[in-house]
Amino acid sequence: MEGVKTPALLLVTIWLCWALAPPAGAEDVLCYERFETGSCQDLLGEGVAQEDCCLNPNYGYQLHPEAPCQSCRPAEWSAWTPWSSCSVSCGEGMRRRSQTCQGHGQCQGVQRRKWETQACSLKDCCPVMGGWSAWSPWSSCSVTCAQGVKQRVRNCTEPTPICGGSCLGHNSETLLCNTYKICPTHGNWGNWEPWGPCSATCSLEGVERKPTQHRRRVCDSPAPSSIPPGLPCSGASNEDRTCALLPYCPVDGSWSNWQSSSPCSVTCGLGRTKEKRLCNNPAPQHGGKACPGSDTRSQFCNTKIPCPVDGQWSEWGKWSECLRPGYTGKINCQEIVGQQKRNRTCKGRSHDGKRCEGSYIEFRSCYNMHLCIREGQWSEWSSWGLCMPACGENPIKSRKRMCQPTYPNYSMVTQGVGNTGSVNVSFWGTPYPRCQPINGQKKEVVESEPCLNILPCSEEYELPPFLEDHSANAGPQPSPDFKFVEYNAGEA
Ligand SMILES: *[C@@H]1O[C@H](CO)[C@@H](O)[C@H](O)[C@H]1NC(C)=O
Ligand SMILES: *[C@@H]1O[C@H](CO)[C@@H](O)[C@H](O)[C@H]1NC(C)=O
Ligand SMILES: *[C@@H]1O[C@H](CO)[C@@H](O)[C@H](O)[C@H]1NC(C)=O
Ligand SMILES: CC(=O)N[C@H]1CO[C@H](CO)[C@@H](O)[C@@H]1O
Repeated sequence: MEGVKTPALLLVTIWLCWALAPPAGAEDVLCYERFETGSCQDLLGEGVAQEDCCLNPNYGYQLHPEAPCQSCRPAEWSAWTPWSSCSVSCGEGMRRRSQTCQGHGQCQGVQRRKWETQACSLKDCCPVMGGWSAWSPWSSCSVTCAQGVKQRVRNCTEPTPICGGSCLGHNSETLLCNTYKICPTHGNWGNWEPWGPCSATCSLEGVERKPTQHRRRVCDSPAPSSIPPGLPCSGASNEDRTCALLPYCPVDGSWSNWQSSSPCSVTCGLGRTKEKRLCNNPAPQHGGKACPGSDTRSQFCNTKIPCPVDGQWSEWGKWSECLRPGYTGKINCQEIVGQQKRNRTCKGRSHDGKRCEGSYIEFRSCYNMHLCIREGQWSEWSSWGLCMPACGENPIKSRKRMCQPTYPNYSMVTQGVGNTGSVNVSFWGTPYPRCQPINGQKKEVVESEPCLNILPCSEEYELPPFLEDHSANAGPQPSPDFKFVEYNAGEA
């Protein structure tokens, strides 16, 4: 308040000094040629009598270089200055304005300045400082581990400030506090490791599950402390994803089942059929291999139907005895035509095979020569037989001639039995031929000679079995001398 009052007091003092100054014109002044808007321009000179300077009302002057510039016009009151600001910021104060007498000479009265003063108030009341309450107790430490802060507060209420006043100082105080406890370290994930390889290098077409790849991360940045226990990392430590953009896997071709492409070549028994298969199970794809092997094959086919077997005639049986039907006497050794038969059977026919063609029975006309005594003729020597024994000591070979009957000159074409017309007639039966004995032999003469230059039997010269069999069943029996053998001509 003192600061506000001081300039006013100074102004009053200045005004008093002006007011009490000696009358104008009695002193020298600094004279200016022009007075414009309150300032002096174009100094004419110093030490000019004021009366002289102001002979021109447009001039101005100064009493000394620091003095205000005065106009040389006839003196008159200026307009009022604006009101000063209120002298105090709260409660009642005052404000003031003034007029000054400007120009040469005197305004009404002797004063050079007139004042007006007014009461004023910027604010009805003035602020009064408040007072602090006592401090609250210290708060607990802000943390439960390591270092934190504690705080205490106070209220600006004792007393409460008035009219915008306040309390000096802070309403809170803070201090560091130490829990003397180590804080637990909570786990935090490390970075994901790079994605691993895909579970396959290609994906199967049409299969829903695509190959996947895997990655993981470790709760080690940092790992949770154990004392005191820290929280584990939350969230998954592993992650899978489908591998995108893999090429399709090559699919090798595989054969479908064989399908017969032609009917069985036969209607009974086993035959052949052509079979075909297609490389479509599946067909090769995405660069897969073609099916290996041929797409056609020849297979046997089984109709399961037995084939018909045609009948085959057996060998003819032996001719029956030559008899004359209805004739009671003997007909042998006479030119009496008899009859005999032989039969055969149709063998092996089955499954609707063909029957044998022709007759199963045959008849012929015959002359019965059985046991008839006939003239005989010696045959020529047979060829030499085998050396016997084949491997033993002193083998010999044999040949023979036989006494063969001569048949009578019966008519060989004649009437058959029962007037069946002209027939061919055969001789039948085993006669007794009579030859001139040779060396006492009547039936057969056998001649034997040692075999010469015989090599011993050894493995190297072993004969095939069928030759041995043949030699066992054929040829003359070894005999050191001539021997009588009964000759049977009936089957000739
Ligand atoms: C400060 O004022 C509040 C509200 O009236 C009160 O709850 C609290 O206890 C006071 N504090 C002190 C330290 O007086
Ligand atoms: C011929 O017929 C007789 C009597 O019926 C029979 O016993 C014999 O086996 C037959 N012979 C042949 C070769 O069929
Ligand atoms: C008798 O045999 C001859 C010669 O084998 C033959 O040509 C002829 O037809 C036969 N005659 C009869 C009636 O069988
Ligand atoms: C039919 C026939 O030619 N018979 C003759 C058979 O031979 C004897 C003599 O050996 C003749 O007397 C037959 O005439």
